[in-house]
Amino acid sequence: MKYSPLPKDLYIRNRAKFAAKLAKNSVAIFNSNDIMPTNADGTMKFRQNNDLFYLSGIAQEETILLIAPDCPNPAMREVLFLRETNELIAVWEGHKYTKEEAEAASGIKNIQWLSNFDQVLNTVVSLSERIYLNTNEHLRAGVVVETRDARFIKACKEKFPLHVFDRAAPIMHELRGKKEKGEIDQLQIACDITEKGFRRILSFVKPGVTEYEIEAEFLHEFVRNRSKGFAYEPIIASGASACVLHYIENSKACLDGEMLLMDVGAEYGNYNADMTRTIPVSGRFSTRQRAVYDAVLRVQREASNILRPSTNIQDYHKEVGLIMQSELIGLGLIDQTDIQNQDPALPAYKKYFMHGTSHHLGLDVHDVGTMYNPITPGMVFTVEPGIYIPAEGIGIRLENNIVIQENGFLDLMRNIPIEAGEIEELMNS
Ligand SMILES: [Mn+2]
Repeated sequence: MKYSPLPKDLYIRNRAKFAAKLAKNSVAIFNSNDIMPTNADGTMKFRQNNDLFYLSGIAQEETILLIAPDCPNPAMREVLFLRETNELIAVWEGHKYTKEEAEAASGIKNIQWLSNFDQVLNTVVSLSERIYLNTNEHLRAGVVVETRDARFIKACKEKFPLHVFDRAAPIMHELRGKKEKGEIDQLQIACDITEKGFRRILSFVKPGVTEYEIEAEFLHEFVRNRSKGFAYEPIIASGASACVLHYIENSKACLDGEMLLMDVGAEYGNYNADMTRTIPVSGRFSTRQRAVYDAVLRVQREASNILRPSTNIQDYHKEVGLIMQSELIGLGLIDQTDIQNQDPALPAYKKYFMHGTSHHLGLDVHDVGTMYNPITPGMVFTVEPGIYIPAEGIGIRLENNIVIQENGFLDLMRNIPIEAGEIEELMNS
C-alpha cells in the first residue's frame, strides 16, 4: 500500500466500542465491498467497505469480519476471514495479506481463510440469539445494485430463519461520527496533500489554461504524495460553470476576468479531504468579485465559530442562513421586501446559496454520522458556504474541514491560503 497504516490499537479500540453496543449473545458480520465490473473483463478500482475498514484496518477484497463478544468459545469472539493467497495469485495480482500480517494490522488473533467461513458462521450463529448485519443506511444513499451486503443478508435470513436480526448501521454511524486521534492524523495528511496541490496550481493558473490541465496538476501532486488520488470527482469550474454545483466536465479554457472554483480533495489512507477554493484566473479579483468573495469568507468564518458542541446541526444550518441573508443584503442581491415576502420553506437567501453548509467528513466524503443529535467533540465537518450569481458569471464557494473540540475547533485546512490578498500575492509572485 502507498500509505502508512494506523497502528492496530485503533482497530482494537473500535471493535471494543462496537461490541459494547451489541445486545447480549449477538454476532455481527461485516463484508468487504465487491469489486465492481465495468465492461468485458474490466473492473473498477477496489474500494473497501468503510465499516469493515474501521473495525479491522484491512483494505483487501473478499474479507469478512465476525464479532461475537459473548461467544462461549473465546477464540470465536473475533474472527477475520481472508482470501487464501497462493503462488499463482502472487504472480498475477501481487502480494495479499498473510495470516501473520493481517493479525499485525488488525490486532485480531483468529485469522482464517475464507474456505472456513461457513463452518465458523454456523457454529457461532448457533450459539447466538441475535445477528447484526450491515447495510448502507446513509441518509442520501441511492443504491440500485445488489451489494455483497444485500446478498449476504438474503442468504443469512434463509439459512437462519429463527434468529433475531438487527442493524449494525446505526451503531456504525454513531461510532464513526466521532473521530479518534489517529483518524484525525490521517485526515490532516489528506488536507496537507490537498494544500500542496492548491499551492502548485496557484502558480500554474493564468488566462488560457484549461480546467483539465489544472485537474492534472492536482492529481500529479496528490499521487506523488502517496494518495490514491482524488477523494471524489473534482469540480474545476471557471466562469459561470461555477454556478453548476456538480460541474465535473472540467473541459473548458479559463478566461481572463473570470473566476475559477475548485472543489478538490485528496484521499489518504482511505480518509478524505474536501476543499473548495475560488481564485481569479488573472491573479487579481475585480472589485465586485472581491466583495462577493469577502462576503463568503465572512460567512465561512462565522459558521465555523458557531459549529460547537451541543449545537444541533439543523439549528446551525438555520443560523448560517441568517448570516448569509445579511451578506446578500449587503451585496444588493436581496432586500427587505424579498425577505418579507419569502416562503419560510424556501427563504430568499436560497436563491444564491442553495446547498447545505456542512456535512460529516471521514472515511466517506459525505460521512456517516448523525444529522439530528447534538454535535460532540471529535466530529469532523466541512464548512462550505457559497454565493452563486449566474447573471454575473460569479460562483464562489470556500470550504475548510474542521474538527469540533470542547472549546471551539481545529481547522485542518488552517495552512491552506484563503484570504483574497494572500491568494493574489501567491498568484503574482
Ligand atoms: Mn463538501
